[in-house]
Amino acid sequence: MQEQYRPQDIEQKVQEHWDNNKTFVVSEDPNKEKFYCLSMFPYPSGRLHMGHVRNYTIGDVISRYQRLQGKNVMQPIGWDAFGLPAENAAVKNKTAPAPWTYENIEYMKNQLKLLGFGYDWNREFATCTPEYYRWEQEFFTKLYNKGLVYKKTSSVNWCPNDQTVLANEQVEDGCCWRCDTPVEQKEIPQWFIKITEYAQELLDDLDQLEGWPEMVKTMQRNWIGRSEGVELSFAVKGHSDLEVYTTRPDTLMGVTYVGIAAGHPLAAAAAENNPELAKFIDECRNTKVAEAELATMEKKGMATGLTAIHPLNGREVPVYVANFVLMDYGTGAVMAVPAHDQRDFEFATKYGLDIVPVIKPEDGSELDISEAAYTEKGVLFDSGEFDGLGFQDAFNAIAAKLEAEGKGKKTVNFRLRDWGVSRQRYWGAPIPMVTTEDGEVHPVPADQLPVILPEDVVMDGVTSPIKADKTWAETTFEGKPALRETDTFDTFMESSWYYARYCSPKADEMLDSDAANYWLPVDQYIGGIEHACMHLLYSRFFHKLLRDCGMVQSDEPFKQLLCQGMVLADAYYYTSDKGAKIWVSPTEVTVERDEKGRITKAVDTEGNEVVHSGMTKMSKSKNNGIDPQEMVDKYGADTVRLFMMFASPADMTLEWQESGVEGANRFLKRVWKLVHEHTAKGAAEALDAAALTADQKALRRDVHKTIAKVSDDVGRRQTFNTAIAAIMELMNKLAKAPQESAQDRALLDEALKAIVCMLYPMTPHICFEMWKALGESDIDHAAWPMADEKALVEDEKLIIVQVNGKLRAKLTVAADATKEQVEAIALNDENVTKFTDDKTIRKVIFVPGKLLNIVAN
Ligand code: ANZ
Repeated sequence: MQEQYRPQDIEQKVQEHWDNNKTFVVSEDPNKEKFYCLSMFPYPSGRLHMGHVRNYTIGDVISRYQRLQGKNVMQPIGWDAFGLPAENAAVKNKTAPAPWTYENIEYMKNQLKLLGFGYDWNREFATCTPEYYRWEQEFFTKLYNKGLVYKKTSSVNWCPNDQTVLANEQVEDGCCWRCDTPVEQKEIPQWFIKITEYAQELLDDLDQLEGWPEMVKTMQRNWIGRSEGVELSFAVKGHSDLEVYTTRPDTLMGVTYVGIAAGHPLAAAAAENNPELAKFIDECRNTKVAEAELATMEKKGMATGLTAIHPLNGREVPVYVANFVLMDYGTGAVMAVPAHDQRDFEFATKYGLDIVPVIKPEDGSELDISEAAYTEKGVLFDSGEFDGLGFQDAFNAIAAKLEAEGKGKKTVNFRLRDWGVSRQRYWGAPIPMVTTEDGEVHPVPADQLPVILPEDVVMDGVTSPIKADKTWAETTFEGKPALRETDTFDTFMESSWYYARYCSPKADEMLDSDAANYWLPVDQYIGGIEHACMHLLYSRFFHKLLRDCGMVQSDEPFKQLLCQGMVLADAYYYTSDKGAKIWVSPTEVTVERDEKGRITKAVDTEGNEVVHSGMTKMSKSKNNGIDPQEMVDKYGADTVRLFMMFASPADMTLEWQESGVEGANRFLKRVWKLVHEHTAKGAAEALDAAALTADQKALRRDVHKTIAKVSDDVGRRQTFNTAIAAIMELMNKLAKAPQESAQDRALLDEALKAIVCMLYPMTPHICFEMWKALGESDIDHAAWPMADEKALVEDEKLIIVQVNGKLRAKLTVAADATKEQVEAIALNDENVTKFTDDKTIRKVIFVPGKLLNIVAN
C-alpha cells in the first residue's frame, strides 16, 4: 500500500479487476436469496449529469450493501434510446439519430465505468435496437388480438405552416418552435391501449406497495382519479336524450342550464344552421385546455338554442356549448348548478343565467352565494321530497329515484384516459399495423416482425423520414397490397417493460419466464419523482398485462421505490448592457463569505462582480451545472460518490458545494493514512476480547455500536448520510486511540476492517485497496460486519453524583451496582464529602445507571 492516497493510481486498476473478473455478472441461483436493484436507465443525451450520478450512486450503494449481505444481486443498466432529442440533434449536426445515439451510448458507458458502478454489463441493451423493440411490437399485436388496443381519432398539435405534427415540447407559447406559427389542434387517427380497463386494479394495488413513498402513491391516486357519481339523462326537444355525469346528484334541483363540450355531437347538430355557433365551436377546438387550467381559464360559451328538460321537475333549461366542458371526461356534458359549482357560477354570472341555491350549510349558518358558489356538502332545501337530507342520503335517494324512473344510474368514473401511444415522429419503434386497400386494419403477423426502422436516413427537420419516403410503407398482407402504419410508439412503451427484459436480455422471446420469475419483482427501484405518474403507472400497467399473458407471476413490478432529490448548485449572473441576465458558471466564480458562511461578494474570472441568485436546480438555463467528469478527474470517483451520499438524505435535495467535496476527499485521505500506518507495522495479533482494559472495552463498544447503527441506517432506514457521519465519528476516536500494546493494535485492526467494509458500498475502489492491505481478499464478496452483542453490553456505567442538585462527581461503577453500593462509593469521594460532612443526609435518590442525588442539610 502506497503512503499517499492517489485515486488515479487505484480506481482504474480496480475497475479493470471488476471487468476482467466479471464480478457483477450474475445468473439465477435458486439456492441464494436474490436482490434485484434497478436505477432508472438513462436517456443517452451525450454526457452524464449530476442527477444521473446521484441516482446511480444510490443504486450502487444499495446493490453493494446487499451483495455483502450474501445475496445474489442483479444490477443491470441500459439505454432509453428512442426519443425526440436525437432527432433535433441529428438535424442540427447533419447526421442521423441512430449514429448520434450510439456514439452517446459509447461515451456515457465509459463515464459510468469511471464512476465504478457495479453493473452486469452482459445485460446491457439499447431500446432502439430491433432485438429489443421487436418484442414490444409483438406484444402490441397480442394486446390488439385481446381487444386491449384500438384506433380512435384524437387531437394533435398541428403546425399549418410546416404541415407537421408537433410534440408538446415543440409548442412554445401556443406557437410552433420552428416558425412561430400559431399551433392548431388537428384530429387524426391514433392508437390507444386500454389502461382504463385496469384503472381499478391500478388504484387498489397501490395499497400493496408498502415500500413506496406516500407522496408517489397519492400522486398516482389523483392521476387515476376515481370518482363515484350518477349518470342521468335530460330529454332534449327534437334530439335524442343528453347524458350528463355528476358527482353531486344532491344538487339536481339547482340545475339551471346544461353545458356541453364543443366536440359533443349535439353541438355539431345545433351548429348545422347556426354559422356563429359553428365558428365558436371551431375556436374552442383550436385551444387545447389542460385539465388543470379548467378552474382558472376564462369561461366562454354560446347558447345552442336547444332546450333540455329536467328529469325530475320537468323544468326547461337552456343548453350551452361551454369551453370548460371536456369531451373526453364522463359524457362530455354537465348539468350546471351555478349556486354550488364555481365554474358554473362564473359562467352563469357572465351570461345572465339563473342561480338557484338548494344546499345550505350543515351548521345552520347563513348561505351566502353573493360572491361565489357554495361548494361544500350540506343539507338540501327547495328540493321537494329530498329536503332536509344530507349529502350521502340525498345522493342515494336521488340516484334511486332516477334509476326507478329509468333516467339514470350510479357510475364510477376515472380521470385516467386510455394511453395514446401513437407518435408522428421518426425516432421510435414502428407501430406494427398495416391497412389493406379495403381499409381493413391488421396487426403485422409475428413471423414478419420486427418492423424495422431504417437507421440510414436524412432528416429534413420537418417530416419523419419514414413518412417522407413513400415506398417505406408499401407492403403486403396475406398477398394483398397494404400500407404500413408510419407512426411510431410513444417512448414510454420501451421504458414500461425494460426492467423485465433485463432478466433475460438475450432471450429469443419477450421474456424467459423462469428468469423473470426468479428476479421479479424488482426489490429496489431508484429514480426521480418526475416519473411518479406516467412512467411508474405505465410500468405497473405493463406488468399486469405481462401477468395476464402468463409471462410473470407477480402483480407489481417494483417492491420498494426510492425517489432521489434534485441536485442544486449556486447560480450567479450579471446583467448585460441590454438588461439580460447572463449566467456565469459557479466554477468561474470566486466568493467571499461572512463568519456564518453567507456569500458577501462574488466575482467572475475577470474580476467583475456577479449576483448570487441562490441555490437552484442544476440546469443549462442557469449555467450552474457541474460536470461530473471534471469532478471525477479532480478528486476521484470515490470522493464524488462519498460526497453525494453524505451531503444530504437520498430523498432530499442535495446542495453541491465544492468545499463539501474537498471535505469528503480529506476524510478518505485520513482513513487511508490510518490504514497505511497500521499495516506498515505488520500484521496485528488476534483480539482477545476478554483481556481488554476498560478503555479498550469502551472503544470496542463504540466500534460495535457504530456497526449496529450503520447496518440499520444503510439496510433499513436508507439514511446513508447518517451512516457515513457515524463512521466519521468513529474514525476520529480511532485516530486518537493508543496503538501501543498488541491488544490496542488488534482492536484497531478489527475496527478498520469494519470501517473499510462499511464504506465499501459508497467508496468501493479505495476500500478494495485498503481491504487487501489489511490482509483480506476479495471485498466484493466479503461479509458485512456483525455487531457483537457482547461487546455492546456495558459492564461499567458513568454515574453523575449530585449534592442538593449540584454536580459534585462522576463515578465509574459496575453497570449492575445497587443504590447502596453506589452511595457507599460516593460517600468515599472527597469531592462529595466536602459538601456532606457537616450536614445530615436527608434523602438519597438513585436513577440506576445514571444518577445519584444526595439531599443534605
Ligand atoms: C353537477 C355539479 C354540481 C357538479 C356541483 C359539481 C358540483 P370529478 O369529481 O372530477 O369526477 N363534469 C362532469 N363531466 C365533465 C366534463 N366532461 N368536463 C368538465 N366537467 C365535467 O368531477 C365531476 C364533476 O365535474 C361533475 O359533477 C360535473 O359537475 C363536472 F355542485 O355536476 B358536477
